[in-house]
Amino acid sequence: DKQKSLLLKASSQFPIPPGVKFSYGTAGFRADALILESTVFRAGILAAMRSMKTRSMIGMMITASHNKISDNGVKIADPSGGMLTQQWEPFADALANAPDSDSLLRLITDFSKKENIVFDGTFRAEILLGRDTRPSGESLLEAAKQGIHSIVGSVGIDMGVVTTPQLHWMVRARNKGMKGSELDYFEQLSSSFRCIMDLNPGGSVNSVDNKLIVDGSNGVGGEKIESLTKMLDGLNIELRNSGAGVMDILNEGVGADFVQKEKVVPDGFGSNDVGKRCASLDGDADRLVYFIVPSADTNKIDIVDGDKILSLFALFVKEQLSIMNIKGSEYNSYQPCLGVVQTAYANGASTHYLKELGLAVTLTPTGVKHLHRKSEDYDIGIYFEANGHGTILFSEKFLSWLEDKREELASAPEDSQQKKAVLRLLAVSNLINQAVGDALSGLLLVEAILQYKGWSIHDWNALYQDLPSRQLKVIVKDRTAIITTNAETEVLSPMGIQEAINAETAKYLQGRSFMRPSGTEDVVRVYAEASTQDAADSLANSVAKLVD
Ligand code: NG1
Ligand code: ZN
Repeated sequence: DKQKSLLLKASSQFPIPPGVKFSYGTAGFRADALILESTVFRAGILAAMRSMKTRSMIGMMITASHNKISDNGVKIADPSGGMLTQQWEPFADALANAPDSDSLLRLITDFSKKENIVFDGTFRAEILLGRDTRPSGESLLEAAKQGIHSIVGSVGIDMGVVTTPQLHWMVRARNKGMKGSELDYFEQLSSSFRCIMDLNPGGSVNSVDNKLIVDGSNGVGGEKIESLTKMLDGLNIELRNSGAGVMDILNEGVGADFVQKEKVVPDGFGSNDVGKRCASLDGDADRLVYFIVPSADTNKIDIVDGDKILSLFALFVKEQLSIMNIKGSEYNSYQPCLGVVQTAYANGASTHYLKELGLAVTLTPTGVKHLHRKSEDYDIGIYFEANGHGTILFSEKFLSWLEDKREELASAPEDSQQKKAVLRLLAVSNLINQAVGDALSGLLLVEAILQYKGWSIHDWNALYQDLPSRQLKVIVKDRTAIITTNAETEVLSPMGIQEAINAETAKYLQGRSFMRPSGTEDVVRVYAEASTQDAADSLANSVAKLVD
């Protein structure tokens, strides 16, 4: 029939490269851009089918985030704006690796039967498309469109060059029946930022230096932050590594991943920036870290990472809850539950700090989909990976409770602290991206909270002191031989390894160490922390020797 011939014809234009195996890992499909056309085409088919199944709009983002410029990738966003459901990942893998058009067609037919997807063209499947600034993005986007159009009745809507979180936000907004253009995104962020700033103790007058220097990683985030800055006052952003210069190469010697891993000054920064407040985005602007250049004599930086952003957010939210005095008799019927979610890579000092604050801290395996899902268990769930990906999730129940409070307090005096706390939390829920971690909205919230507290980046950094840590990669024949448990903090198999790790770790003051197979590279990662850098290095080295 029409659908079959359409699919066969289109897919014959996109043969798969020989000898490559694609896998929809923690970050979607990612590879050298030159071999990705068939994968992106097939991901377009998958997105259209997902839209038909969920009767909702689906997102498709073409990006390889912090990877080098010659790589690219594709990720699917589900109707909520979150990551594609894990249940469809095996189908995504099978589609990407089908050797020819006939086997592709068979896979699609079988899966659609199982999922009750009927190709009669009566449902208009809509896929929102976005890409980062990679030059390969344009032709890959074309391949995505071809894949979408090979399913009868499906349309792709091209949003152009956007950040990953912008695309996820747009999908979420549109599926909620709200306006979801880029301008709507900027308006929501800037108005909620202004709202928090206006509620600050000093009013909109800045109590601390409002100058922030942003490293745009030579990617899409730079351009977007400039558009956003035009709609803001109360914040003075100087953008570097915008990607506009001829020598500017995406993610090369710049950006959140580089800064957090290497802990050295990124390109475009130097001795003139000593002591200033600096921030780095990654290539698709879903990660954010801050840093300080401590002195002109070294290229080392003090990193203010995702754990510290999480700690700042948690401190702020907890403070607002206690201003609202929800433990008091008045609100006894409902006690909102605030929880924080980290991975084993979170610095031990941050976990200790958060627990001392009296917060529930949970660890999940690496990968934001795990953190995100766990955060949904709370009324307010805050999650961050140390590398700077994270956000705050608010439950519907909590938000409607807050709305009720707002109404109750409508006639309270302007300076009612309770009223201000309610308004602040409502503004935070509008500012902070509910779909995925977002460097732009995260940055605005950090800035608003620093102003609220009257803190410099040094005050913030002093919340706790990071334990020295070391991460190593070990190249192995088969990384899947290592099986972990307990949020990847313990090795189950091969037998004996965990006992050996324990024995090594016990030799060090404040020692902690684990190993796990990477989900994105063919390596085993080893992490260690201890009371001194030498000790952390030496612990990491001896644990790395246990691999194999
Ligand atoms: P793997 O390769 O599984 O360690 C890395 C990062 C994750 C996450 C994913 C997806 C570390 C230690 N791991 O995963 O946090 O960002 O890439 O991009 O940073
Ligand atoms: Zn990214």
